[in-house]
Amino acid sequence: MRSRVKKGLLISALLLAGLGAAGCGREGEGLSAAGQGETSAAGRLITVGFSQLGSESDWRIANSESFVNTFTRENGYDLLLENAQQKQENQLKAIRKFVLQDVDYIVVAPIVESGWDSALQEAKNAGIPVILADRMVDADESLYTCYVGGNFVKEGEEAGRWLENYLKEQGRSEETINIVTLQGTPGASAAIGRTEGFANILEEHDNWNMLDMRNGEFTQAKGEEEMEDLLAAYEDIDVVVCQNDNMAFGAVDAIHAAGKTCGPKGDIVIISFDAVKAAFDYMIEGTIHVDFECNPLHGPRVAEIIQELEAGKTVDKIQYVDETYFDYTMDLEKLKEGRTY
Ligand code: GYE
Repeated sequence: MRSRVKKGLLISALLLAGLGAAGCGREGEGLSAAGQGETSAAGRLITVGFSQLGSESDWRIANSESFVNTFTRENGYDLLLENAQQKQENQLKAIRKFVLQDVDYIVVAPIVESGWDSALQEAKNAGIPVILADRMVDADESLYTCYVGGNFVKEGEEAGRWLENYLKEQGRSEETINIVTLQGTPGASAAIGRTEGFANILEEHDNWNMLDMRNGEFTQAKGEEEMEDLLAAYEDIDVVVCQNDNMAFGAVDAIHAAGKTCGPKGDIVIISFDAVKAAFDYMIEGTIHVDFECNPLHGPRVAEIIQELEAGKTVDKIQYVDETYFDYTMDLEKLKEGRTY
């Protein structure tokens, strides 16, 4: 099994461990020169409690690093980062801890959509704005200030449209097309939205069969395991929709181990989401067809929102990030060069 995520995980573990040890100083230390940091009106560091959901993928590592690199003391912030290790319970504890610590802002990347009401209500009662970054919650919108992240339904729909065009170009529009999906964490807005979006296009095609959908937990190992099972269960799979890159990497390994081929240089069509740098290598070698971008660099976006709130402005409630896609027909070497994650 190729595990390109490991190096990133290691860096991230070191980074997060170091950050934990750096502790919770608040009173303005670390601001080197006037004008360099963006402090609150009172001139002190702005304290931001960030509840990150875990470290399951390349995307997530890049997302955590974006926060760590943005919310520095030099930039005027004191970042309290709690990694929930894929457990909502830990995220709820983190939010409550941030409320007790009386942070200035709480940022949450919610692992699943439901179950947030009382923790968010506590933050609201304490007068602490909550910014949802990356994933959405299923809660009253008065309980959070805003959401910044991907439009997952749109990503899923675009993936469906891409498949429709691809099959047309291949002269396969009338063929029976057997599809399987490796889904992300059950209940996560990224998984729900991508599933719904793709289903919207699938509905328009009587000849597309969704044979099965499996939970690959957004990880490479689980993606590989579920793909192995799917290959054993179904003889004729035409398309695999992988709801993130790490599951796609696992699926490619499982397909090869089963003696089958995939990507534009093989048989099975592989559709993925995220478009992390490692995925460009798969597209270049010809084992993944297409990747729908989901940008993880939310640190600067959240900082901008915080600065607007500090200035007393109101911010847009839903802030979707502009996203594109990359496929095997493009100049992938060139597109890969500009990517930092
Ligand atoms: O696709 C996946 C990560 O919520 C958009 O979570 C995010 C998803 C992303 O683990 O790689």
